[in-house]
Amino acid sequence: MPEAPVPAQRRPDLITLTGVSAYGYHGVLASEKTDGQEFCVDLALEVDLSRAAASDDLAHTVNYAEVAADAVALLAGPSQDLIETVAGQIADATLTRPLVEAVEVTLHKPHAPVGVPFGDVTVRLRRERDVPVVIALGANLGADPADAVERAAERLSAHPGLRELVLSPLFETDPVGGPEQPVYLNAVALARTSLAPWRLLAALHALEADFGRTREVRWGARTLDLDLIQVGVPGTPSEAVSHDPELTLPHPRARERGFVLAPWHALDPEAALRVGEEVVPVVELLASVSGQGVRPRA
Ligand code: A4P
Ligand code: MG
Repeated sequence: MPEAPVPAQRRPDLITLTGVSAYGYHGVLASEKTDGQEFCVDLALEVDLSRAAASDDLAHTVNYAEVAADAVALLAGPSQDLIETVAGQIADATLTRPLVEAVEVTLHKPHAPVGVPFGDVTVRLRRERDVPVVIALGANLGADPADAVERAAERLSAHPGLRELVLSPLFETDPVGGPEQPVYLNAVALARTSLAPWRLLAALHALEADFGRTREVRWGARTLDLDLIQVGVPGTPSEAVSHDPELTLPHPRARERGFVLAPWHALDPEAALRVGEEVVPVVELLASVSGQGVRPRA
């Protein structure tokens, strides 16, 4: 039997920025720390450019002028002994931009004290985005909604952009909003991801579709609902905050939904969620939403 063709690996979209330079004071020798020298950096940012290419909207991509300004601030900033350290700092700063999934940094030190004639010395490192994510799962249609939630969690766990996924206990919950409909089975999954929030949402929508999800009535019954609750650690640079109605982060209704808060708290008693300008423990939010009909699955 002929072998199935191996699908070509998707090459990531890239934004490259080369030759960003600044005068800095990095090096092991005392003279390097006092006299300084020129440093230069090349950056390759892995960013899904499909939305920006279709919309022509700067908000849908990474502003390379801001990335360059961050790099210059670190090149010209506090002295480090090693260019490896500076390259790592530039990578970390670049990855705080939620659309950047990976970055390669090449840092040049063409006037390094090498002691022999030479052209250039560089260090090159690549870092991937790696942030925690909270996903809510719910189902109240189909032959076995609890099974759908568990199978969906398995599929998420197998997704190449998600690691270390853990699923909360399942909760049986009375419907909130929408028309009259059956009780829900809800759970929350915690994982780490290398994906930008938009690509994660697209992956969730694709999985919902695989489970036969249709969208006729808002808050209506569904075979599977997957919501992105929070991306990154709230109150730190890794946190993704978005006011876009197509992807609002953190999820705007999570704070008032027992069907999200109870499983989340059961899985992570230390969990916290941004509410406006504050980061509030989930246990406190949960206390304020009692009486919604949320019980551990029998
Ligand atoms: N969207 C914006 N931000 C996000 C986000 N952070 N995560 C957009 C996911 N989607 C987000 O979602 C509607 C639109 O929200 C999408 O186009 C997406 O781009 P949807 O899944 O098509 O529709 P939905 O789920 O009916 O709407 P919504 O507003 O997400 O509903 P909620 O607030 O999640 O409530 N009762 C119980 N007991 N258990 C439940 O699970 N779920 C809902 C849905 C209502 N009542 C429930 C339950
Ligand atoms: Mg939804």
